[in-house]
Amino acid sequence: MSNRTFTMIKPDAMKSGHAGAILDRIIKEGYRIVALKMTRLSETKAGEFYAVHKERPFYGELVEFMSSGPVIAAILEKENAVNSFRTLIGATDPAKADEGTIRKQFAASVGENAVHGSDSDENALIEGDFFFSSLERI
Ligand code: DAT
Ligand code: MG
Repeated sequence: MSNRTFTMIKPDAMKSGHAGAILDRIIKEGYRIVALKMTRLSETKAGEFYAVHKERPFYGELVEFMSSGPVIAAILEKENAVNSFRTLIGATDPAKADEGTIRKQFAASVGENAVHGSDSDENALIEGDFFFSSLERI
């Protein structure tokens, strides 16, 4: 089991001014920030990042949303990072997310749900490499 995961603070949370509160929560939950940057995805890059969902009916909306404004991308370190972070962010649909989760607190809808969290160790590596070079990991 790897101790790293990858996250993004999505454009909705950036726009609503919740990026600071979300980072604060992540740090207070004991994650070490290995890498962090603010950037903006082009439609092409957003489409590449979510290529696994290409055939889903929401893919177009998802790509449009994820390229609609800046995001903060980060690699996080903690024991059992992928699973613990998925628990911290909560269900994809904030209406189904547990109390105390980041999505419950900050997400408005299933499409615009405030944060991303990798779903496996393998994808955490792929997603971290998508945004960060080795020199950008501390
Ligand atoms: P998660 O982000 O919890 O890993 P996912 O990988 O199934 O969820 O989907 C990726 C993103 O796609 C999700 O964060 C928001 C969007 N999405 C998923 N299901 C959706 C739906 N039914 N309608 C609209 N957007 C959806
Ligand atoms: Mg996913």
